[in-house]
Amino acid sequence: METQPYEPRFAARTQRIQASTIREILKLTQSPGFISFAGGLPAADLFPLERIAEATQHILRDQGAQALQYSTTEGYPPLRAWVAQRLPRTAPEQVQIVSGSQQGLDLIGKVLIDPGARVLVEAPTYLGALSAFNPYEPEYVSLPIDEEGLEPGALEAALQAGAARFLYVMPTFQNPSGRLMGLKRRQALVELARKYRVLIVEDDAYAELYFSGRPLPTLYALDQELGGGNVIYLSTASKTLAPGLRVAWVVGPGPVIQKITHAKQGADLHSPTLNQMLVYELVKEEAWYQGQIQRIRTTYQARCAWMLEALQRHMPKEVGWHTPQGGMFFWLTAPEGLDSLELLRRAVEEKTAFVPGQPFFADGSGKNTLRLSYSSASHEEIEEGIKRLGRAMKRMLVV
Ligand code: N5F
Repeated sequence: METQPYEPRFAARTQRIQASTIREILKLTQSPGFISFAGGLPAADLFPLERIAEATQHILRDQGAQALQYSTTEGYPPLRAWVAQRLPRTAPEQVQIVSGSQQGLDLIGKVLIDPGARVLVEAPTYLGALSAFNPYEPEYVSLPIDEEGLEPGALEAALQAGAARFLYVMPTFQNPSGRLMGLKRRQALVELARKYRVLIVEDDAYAELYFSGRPLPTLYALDQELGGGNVIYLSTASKTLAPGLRVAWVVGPGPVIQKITHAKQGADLHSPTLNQMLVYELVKEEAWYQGQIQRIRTTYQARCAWMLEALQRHMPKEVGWHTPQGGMFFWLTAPEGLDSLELLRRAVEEKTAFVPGQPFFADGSGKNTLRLSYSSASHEEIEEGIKRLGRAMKRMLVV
């Protein structure tokens, strides 16, 4: 059969739509014996299966028609109220439930980015956010990070150089670098947002996953203390309950949320009602929910420590890394000149995988970096997988 020339029929914006590196690697890693540190997959052994089964039965029995009918775009009211009540001075009307924070990022792009508009991102930043924003054709400005994440001086310089639609930032256990921003920087960022009248999009997917210590206030909370209106806040049930539910939330100034709601009407009408009701059933039992989060923290902390040991044992001395205090990722920096895409090819031969760092950089840098996720692997898998990666790495460094 003759193949049709479809390429000329695609919209120009599709030139900026590419397959997600993470999703492509996930396809490779399904074979037996493969040990993958690629996807930031929450630990499936911690999904609260029984609770979810019970709650599903209960919802279908008592509110089945409501759970399976079309519902409002804004989201299930009790869940919106639960989100609002956990944030300072926030009304339920400021909460939009979305189908994963990934959808939240897409909708934010849709309502805030014009072609050529400047969008400030960390270097590196979450590659899924770049995928979400790309079709809206922003001009990215990449801001460097250090041990404590985004540096406010770099942000101010970028803001002085020109207006921007928003800054996209992950202050807590940044994906991919694992960095945790301190309180002073958080305050500085919020003050800069006010001074330069720029919106901050705060992606707080990993907020609950700290190993010890007290959580730091979010940028959203700090901005609320000063009167609010400058931060659009995203968080998700993916990392504490289960990502397959696709339930997350966007919170922000009323007019922005209203635009997002209208954009969502064109995207999927509303997020699955049954899943929203399920999430609410689970989180409303505060003691149980805290216990669930604590189990995740303890498990990830152990897995992180095993990965640290394995890295110390098996990585060549030229390789550096950041040891996270929470979240799911180690971020590795190899010597300049080592191409982590080529390393991935060799690692796959050794039946292990990671995500190469370059797709996390809007400016195409970071070739010698890579991300490892420890959330889903056992002690043995971490030890064996890092040993394989170390072998692949040493082979590359010798040549
Ligand atoms: O709320 P949800 O499940 O849509 O999570 C999307 C998301 C939003 N923001 C940040 C900072 C995230 O890290 C994520 C999820 N990222 C994972 C990762 O590996 O970086 C999941 C991707 C898994 C996949 O593509 O299958």
